[in-house]
Formats: sequence, C-alpha cells, structure tokens
Amino acid sequence: MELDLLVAYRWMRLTRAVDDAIRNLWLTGQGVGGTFNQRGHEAISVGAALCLAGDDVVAPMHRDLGAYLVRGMSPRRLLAHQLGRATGVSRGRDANIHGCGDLSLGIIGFVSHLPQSLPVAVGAAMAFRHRGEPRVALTFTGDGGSITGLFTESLNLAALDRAPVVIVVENNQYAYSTPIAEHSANPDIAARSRAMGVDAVDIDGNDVIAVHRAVQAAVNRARDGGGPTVVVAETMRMLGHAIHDGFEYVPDALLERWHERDPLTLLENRLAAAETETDRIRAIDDEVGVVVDDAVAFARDSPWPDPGEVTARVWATGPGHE
Ligand SMILES: Cc1ncc(C[n+]2csc(CCOP(=O)(O)OP(=O)(O)O)c2C)c(N)n1
Ligand SMILES: [Mg+2]
Repeated sequence: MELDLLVAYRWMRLTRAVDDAIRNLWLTGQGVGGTFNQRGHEAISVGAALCLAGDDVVAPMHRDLGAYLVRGMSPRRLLAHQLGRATGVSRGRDANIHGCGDLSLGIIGFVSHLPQSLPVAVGAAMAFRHRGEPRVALTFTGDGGSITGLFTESLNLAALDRAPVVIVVENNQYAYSTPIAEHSANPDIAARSRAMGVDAVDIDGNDVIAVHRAVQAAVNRARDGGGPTVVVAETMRMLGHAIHDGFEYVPDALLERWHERDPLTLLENRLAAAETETDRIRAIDDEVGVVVDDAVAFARDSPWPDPGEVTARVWATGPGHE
C-alpha cells in the first residue's frame, strides 16, 4: 500500500491534537490518575498502523494513541476512556491507556507490564500461522522494554515459529528517566534482535515515510511466510514520561536538536516540497480541531460509571469481590 501523505498528516495531526487535549484536561485538574505523553511518537504509531489490513491485529503500548485512532477507535471513546467515564472503552473500569483495547477493531488491550504485549502479539501471530490465516500482528515496545527477558523470549519464540509478527521498538532514548547509555550495555537494539534470530532494521522514527516503508515491508514479508521483523525506530519523547514528570533530567540541547526534527513539521515540509496547497493542510487542521473539541465535550459530559456495576464484565477480582 502506497502511503498517502495527506492521510498520514491527518492521523498525525489528530494524534497530536488528542494528546494536547488530554494534557490540557490533566493540567486543569480534570484528569483521573496519570496519563502518558505522545509528543514526538506520532510518526511511529500512525505510520506503522497504516500498514495493516482489516483482519490484522495491533497490540499498542502507551505511546501509540495514533494506532488506536488509525484502527478506528473514535476520539470520543478514547477521551472518555482516558477520563474514566462510562462511555469509555472499559466503561470506566480503567483510565488513561491501561486496558484500552477493542478486538472488534483488531486492537489488543494494552498490557501495562512492559513488555507484556509482546508475547501476546507473538501468540496471536502463531495462532494465525497455525490456522493458516494470512494475518499479521503488529506490536510496540520501548528501548527500556527491549532489555527485559520477555523481549528476548518473545523474539526467540517468534523466530522459531516464523510467526507473522512485526515488533516496532520505539527508541526514544530514555526509559522513564534513565538514558539508554545507562540501561543498555549494548544499545544496538537491532543487533541484539538479530542475535536472537530475528531480522531487524534501524529507521528514522520521526519520518513517517521511512516508518511506513519499513513496517510495510515487514508486514508483507510476515504475511508471505517470511517470519518476524524488528523495526527499531529512533525518536525522542518530547514531554515527560507521564503528566507528573517535569523531565528536568533531559538536557536542553538534546531536546532542541529533536525539536527541529518534529515529525509533524518534517511531514509538513515534505508536503510543501510536493507543492501540496497549504489550504488543504490548514483545512485538515481545522477539521481535526472540531473533531477533538467535540470529543472533549462528549467525554466531559459523559456519566461516571455506576459503582453498583463495578465488577460487571471484570474477569478477575480480588478478595471480597467474589
Ligand atoms: C514491568 C514493569 N516495570 C515498570 C513499569 C512502569 N513503567 C511504565 S513505562 C516505563 C518506562 C518504559 O521505558 P521504555 O520501554 O523505554 O518506553 P518509553 O516509556 O520510553 O516509551 C516504566 C518503567 C511497567 N509498566 N512494567
Ligand atoms: Mg524509552
């Protein structure tokens, strides 16, 4: 599938706008608990999710709002989920992005314990292969996630089984406040992946065209029986790990360097070079603004969950809730 740059721009702009709206809600005391920031990661989640076919599945992580949107989760539902309302994805049983998934859209709920989504996605991919279904699983983890045992085990199993899975590692240089140089003895994630028997490529995660090209090649290969691929996407998280984090630990010079490579600005420059009329870009911005204002109003006006139904549709509960 050829990447339509204006389509990619709209999803990335929508991702940024939803993320900004969430931030504003939290900064004005209207959020529940914490929430993660997405800024800087838009080209990865959008560019990768746009490579999937209707029957494929995605297991996103906490910086992949764009993947949820591309797969068809509406901004209304996403925002209501974030605010813990009864109209949200988990009907208010969880907030922010934890537990957020909808199998009818091919979205496996985010498993918070990192990188727990990897074995889930590998398992889904193995099931596709063993049933002879031409389907692919896409999943994401971070540079921090890539140094856990579960990452290694997942890659090993995926390689052994030639599972049709694509694992995108969002290398945003930090795992919370720990820079990659301090958490990885070997910071070459692609080399570590190859050592486990999985093909791997390094790409610029702020360039949606590069993300789309690499992930589409990996998805096609997986569908054709070629097995798993790791795509290591270099990027930078441009805000704190989560809303409470002022991220003073990131040097200003590093942020300034990455600021010049903002994924939306890079794409806008690409569109301008292709002589796409500015009017069309601004029309997308306006339309996205309307969609997000509507979603915020919907979420804010939505009811809280009924406490009497707190255990309904919950698979496992703690003592006293049987
Ligand atoms: C097993 C486990 N330990 C700790 C956490 C808390 N936690 C959530 S995100 C995160 C940082 C992960 O870093 P990385 O994998 O680089 O992803 P990033 O947040 O940078 O996108 C941590 C420590 C968790 N979810 N799971
Ligand atoms: Mg990281």
